[in-house]
Amino acid sequence: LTLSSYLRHALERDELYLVYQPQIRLVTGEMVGVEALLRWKHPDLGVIAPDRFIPLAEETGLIVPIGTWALKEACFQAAQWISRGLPPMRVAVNLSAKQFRNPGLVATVRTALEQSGLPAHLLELELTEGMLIENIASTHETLKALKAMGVTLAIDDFGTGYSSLSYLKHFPLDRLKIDKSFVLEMAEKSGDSAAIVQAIIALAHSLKLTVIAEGVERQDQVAFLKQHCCDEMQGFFFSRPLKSEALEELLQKCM
Ligand code: G
Ligand code: G
Ligand code: MN
Ligand code: NA
Repeated sequence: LTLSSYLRHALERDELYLVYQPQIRLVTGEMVGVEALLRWKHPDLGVIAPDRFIPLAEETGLIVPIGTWALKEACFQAAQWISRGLPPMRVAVNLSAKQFRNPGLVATVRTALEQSGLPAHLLELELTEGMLIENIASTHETLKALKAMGVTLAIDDFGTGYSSLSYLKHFPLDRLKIDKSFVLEMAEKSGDSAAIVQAIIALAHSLKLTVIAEGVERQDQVAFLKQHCCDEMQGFFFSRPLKSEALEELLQKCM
């Protein structure tokens, strides 16, 4: 049997789950959001990394039902934390290109919000640069419809794409996520990555976008990001992605 035939049954067999990685506001140190990340635990194969199964899900089209499940699950989880009296957290969900191009996307997002009761401003959708430049006109329509609902929009892996920067001005975006490759290399001798991180922060702020650094693992990176007025950070330095129960415990400590 192939991995894709296993993946076909993963949803119905309840083998998929989400883990949540905290996002921290740099000036206050408070947790302001989480990124929801998919995991697949197969009974025989064990935990299969998303790097292996997301591309497969894309190829087979399974990403659409799987992505819909992830979106709903994240919204229900975030709404449940609120109903338990925990501080409201923004929850960010990754969208893949096929999901973004799916004509049902806007309705899927609306349904997830309505059924879960999660306030729209607490849902963030993460897109990548490549997705945005594919068909500018329809992209604009989709982004406008999502924004009209009240969700926020972030560009993931920013700096690794090959798009022109002009789209940043025209699309209704809220946040740039600096790709972790730049953040990880920031302290290295060449200094190129540090310059890129600084430039992305300045670019974001000049366009009135907020900016979050991914892949923050060390104190020196935190110091650099603070010094250059980065708004938020995410990475192993603060926390690995956590199962919902562990994240809830962390939230309780934050109160
Ligand atoms: O922890 P990490 O290994 O989770 O993620 C690896 C890759 O998988 C990242 O590029 C991430 O964006 C992607 N990914 C994680 N969860 C999802 C998801 O729910 N949907 C999509 N489309 N991609 C995801
Ligand atoms: O592509 P996307 O940004 O959605 O993927 C996030 C990925 O980054 C996940 O695989 C997540 O596990 C990983 N990640 C999160 N924090 C860190 C970190 O501090 N260092 C590294 N190397 N990876 C991280
Ligand atoms: Mn992401
Ligand atoms: Na990323």
